[in-house]
Amino acid sequence: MPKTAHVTCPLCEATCGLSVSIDGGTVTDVRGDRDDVFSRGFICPKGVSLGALHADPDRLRAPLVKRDGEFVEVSWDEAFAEIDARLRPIMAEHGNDALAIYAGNPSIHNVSTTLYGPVLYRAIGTKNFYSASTVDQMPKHYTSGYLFGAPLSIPIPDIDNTQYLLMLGANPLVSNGSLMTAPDIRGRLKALRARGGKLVVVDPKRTRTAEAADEHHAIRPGTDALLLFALVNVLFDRDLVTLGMLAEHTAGVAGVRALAEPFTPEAVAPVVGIDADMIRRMAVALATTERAVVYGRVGTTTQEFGTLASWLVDVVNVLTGNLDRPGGAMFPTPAASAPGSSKPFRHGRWRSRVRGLAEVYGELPVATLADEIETPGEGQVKALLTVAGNPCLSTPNSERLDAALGQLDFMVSLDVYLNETTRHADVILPGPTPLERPHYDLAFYQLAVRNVANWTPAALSSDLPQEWQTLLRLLGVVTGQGPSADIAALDDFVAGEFAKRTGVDVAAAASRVGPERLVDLLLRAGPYSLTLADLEAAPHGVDLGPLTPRLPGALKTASGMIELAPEAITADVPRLAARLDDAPNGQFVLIGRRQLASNNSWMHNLETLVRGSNRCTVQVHPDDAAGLGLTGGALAKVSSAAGTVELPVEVTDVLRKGVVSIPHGWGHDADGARMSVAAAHAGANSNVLTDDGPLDAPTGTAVLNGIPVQLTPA
Ligand SMILES: Nc1nc2c(c(=O)[nH]1)N[C@H]1C(S)=C(S)[C@@H](COP(=O)(O)OP(=O)(O)OC[C@H]3O[C@@H](n4cnc5c(=O)[nH]c(N)nc54)[C@H](O)[C@@H]3O)O[C@H]1N2
Ligand SMILES: Nc1nc2c(c(=O)[nH]1)N[C@H]1C(S)=C(S)[C@@H](COP(=O)(O)OP(=O)(O)OC[C@H]3O[C@@H](n4cnc5c(=O)[nH]c(N)nc54)[C@H](O)[C@@H]3O)O[C@H]1N2
Ligand code: SF4
Ligand SMILES: [Mo]
Repeated sequence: MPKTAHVTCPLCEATCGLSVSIDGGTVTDVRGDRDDVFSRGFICPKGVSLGALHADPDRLRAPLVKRDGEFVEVSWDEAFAEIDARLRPIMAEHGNDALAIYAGNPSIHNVSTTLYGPVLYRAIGTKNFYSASTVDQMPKHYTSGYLFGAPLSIPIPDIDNTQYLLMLGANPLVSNGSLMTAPDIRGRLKALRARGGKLVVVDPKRTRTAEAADEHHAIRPGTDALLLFALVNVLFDRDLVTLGMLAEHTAGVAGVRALAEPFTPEAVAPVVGIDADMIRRMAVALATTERAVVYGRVGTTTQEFGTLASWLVDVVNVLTGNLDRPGGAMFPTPAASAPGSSKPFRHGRWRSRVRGLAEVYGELPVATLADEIETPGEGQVKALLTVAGNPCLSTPNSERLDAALGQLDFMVSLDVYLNETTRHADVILPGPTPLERPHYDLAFYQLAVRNVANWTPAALSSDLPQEWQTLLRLLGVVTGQGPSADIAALDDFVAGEFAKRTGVDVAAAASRVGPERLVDLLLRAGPYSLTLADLEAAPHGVDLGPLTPRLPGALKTASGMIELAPEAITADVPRLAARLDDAPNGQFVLIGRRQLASNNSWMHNLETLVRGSNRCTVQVHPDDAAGLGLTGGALAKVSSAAGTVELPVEVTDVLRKGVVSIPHGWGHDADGARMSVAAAHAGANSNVLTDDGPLDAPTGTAVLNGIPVQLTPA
């Protein structure tokens, strides 16, 4: 019997509702679900390809074990026997820190790995925990932690109600939004302009989002913190600071004022490449528009001053009275959230062994993972577990990391492909596809522009264990219970712990197991007292209304105040001040870009997504191309301090002069990978060029934008 399943797409942060037509286990159609309470029918090319992903013959359908250098398919029992036999001795001899973990981006888009991953990671208790966060949003966790007391208290632009949106380093018309869950961004931005609101985009490139904006300012890469500091300077200088309701809950305003003094519009203008009058106008507009908000994303977090830029976004929102008010930057009220720490945030609870880099939010910078593997001595990383991650393409100086993974004594990957990273594994444990697993977007409803909740039951059955079961089985191995631990008992234990932490009686969800039970418990503990049954009865989701003010209740700082100028952040200001003399010197710099039909590194094995315009090229401004002797379509050699790649040139005037752009996630030519379509569209890996040396100082987040490069015809 043909059926239609209503699923929440787990591929990106937009959480679109999709209608999936299924006939006899085959997906015959995927389209936007018009009745979805949040996305109202929106879909993108990746969502359309969920059926192709499910059907991909290269997708792994059985565990693989490497024997004499070749992967062979084995049973789950054999795979776990191998892990038990090889991992346990390493942990026994070298300690748990010798096992590093890398959790990738899809692990947060998957309810099994979101809920059960941390259970395993805590049991391992290694200092060497790494994730995609330190090539992404870690500065935002850090600044939220220090300003508001909790790393997940991230203010989200109230895009549906704002009248002025200043957007830096984000291209949501392509990325579909990040740290701003908002399906159909194009529609929402159109609505903003239709009600007389204004969109201002700051980006070195005239992106699709910039094209759709009222103003675009082509900033010089890496200088957003200077621009934002100048806005702060103007707010004080022109007496435009109006904290309003926030005044009695905010500490550190005088400190910010003093720090902003040197950053006048005139001082920063030659460095950022936006003129002083324009900077003043932006500040005045932010202060005088009734509902205004500043929003910064990947272009502001993965750069040299990621933390300062992220902080200053919040500072401007506070100083203009726009934090926690409709049309400003608001804290969502999710229906369910994983229990967090009750202690105020602090970082540096441990440091990395080789470079002494500080822990932030339980993890170390992935830019130093290769150091920890390569450098001998007490505490050296000998083994690695990857969970839905492809660091060999995603992290800086990836050729070095790729070589380092080859030196490990043992590696296990939970992954759906044999790819650039998992080819180094000794055992690969595959998980079901998005259509074969239940879904609840625990992470992204916490970052959504509207409060919504939507539960997705698995649309198709699977022969593969669910990933929560695989993670619990690994938990059994690392805790010495052997390769066949009692998963049901472990799950009962986990549920009991959740119940304790949330204060809900575990018996309430007694008829369920796995993530269904945990989500049910979290919903019951949540602010709307929903149950999973409520959501099961609403296949198109439950709309819980617009964002509402949450301060001071949401503040978890020790003082109970917004700490606007914490030392852990302001200590980095002198490093920025030193850049005031750093005018452009003719050096070309590389930035990244996202592509509508890509999903970081891992969806290039689907023909429908690698056709047409989804190509890995280096974009160069026409004047620069002429000066460098580069022609469109011909190959260029691009070199940096870290490495060299060759790829076709695309000449386009959308870039700021002196800036070139390469998308990340390509470079699918590794020996031993099993992704035939991707290999035929290999492209070049931009992270061969990014450097693992210079980092955002406070958080160790990688600098992926503003990389000095040289270009020559190849
Ligand atoms: N130069 C440059 N580099 C970047 C960026 C950039 O802008 N520029 N962006 C960075 C950002 S923001 C991010 S988030 C990272 C992403 O970095 P990663 O998370 O390391 O990489 P992904 O490409 O998301 O790869 C995810 C892996 O998960 C697997 N996978 C997919 N779905 C599942 C699943 O359901 N279960 C399991 N077990 N595995 C699954 C895929 O096969 C793939 O191996 O890249 C970063 N790297
Ligand atoms: N189609 C698609 N969607 C995705 C992804 C994908 O790979 N493909 N990845 C997902 C992930 S993991 C994430 S984190 C989000 C990211 O979501 P976004 O942050 O919206 O992603 P980008 O398109 O990379 O936008 C970053 C922008 O920053 C600009 N930029 C670069 N350097 C600077 C700078 O120094 N200053 C300023 N102001 N701008 C700069 C770039 O030109 C680019 O336009 O997207 C998610 N959605
Ligand atoms: S925008 Fe994101 S959530 Fe929506 S269909 Fe595309 S990939 Fe899925
Ligand atoms: Mo990301």
